Amino acid sequence: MRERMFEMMSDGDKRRDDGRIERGGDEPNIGVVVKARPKTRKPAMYKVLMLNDDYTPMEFVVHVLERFFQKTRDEATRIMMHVHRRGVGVCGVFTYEVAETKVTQVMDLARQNQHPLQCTIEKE
Ligand code: TYC
Repeated sequence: MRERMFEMMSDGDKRRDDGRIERGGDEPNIGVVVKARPKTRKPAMYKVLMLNDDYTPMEFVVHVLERFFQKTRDEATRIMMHVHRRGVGVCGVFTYEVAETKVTQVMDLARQNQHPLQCTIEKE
């Protein structure tokens, strides 16, 4: 997007040949003050994916989805069964740092409980 700047001219001011404004007279430069609107970007979003394996108990996966992804028992069960049948499923979508934190939390708890559960991040 292009940026443009508008400079206000008042009585007594002169436009020079090079385009610049020469301030003159004793007129104050009165105008409407427009608040600057700095450009913002929506943050990139990342999916946290859960992978199926043959050993992690279903109940543990449901617990993880409730604890770290704020899912209800029904939602958690549905996601867990989706992963169990299809191999992979989305736990949630977050900014990079939050997604990273979720993956770390899931993997740490899985390791502590000696389950091979795997979780990864994918850019949306
Ligand atoms: N497939 C596992 C079982 O039969 C259950 C499971 C579901 C494991 C989802 C991981 O992400 C997973 N016990």
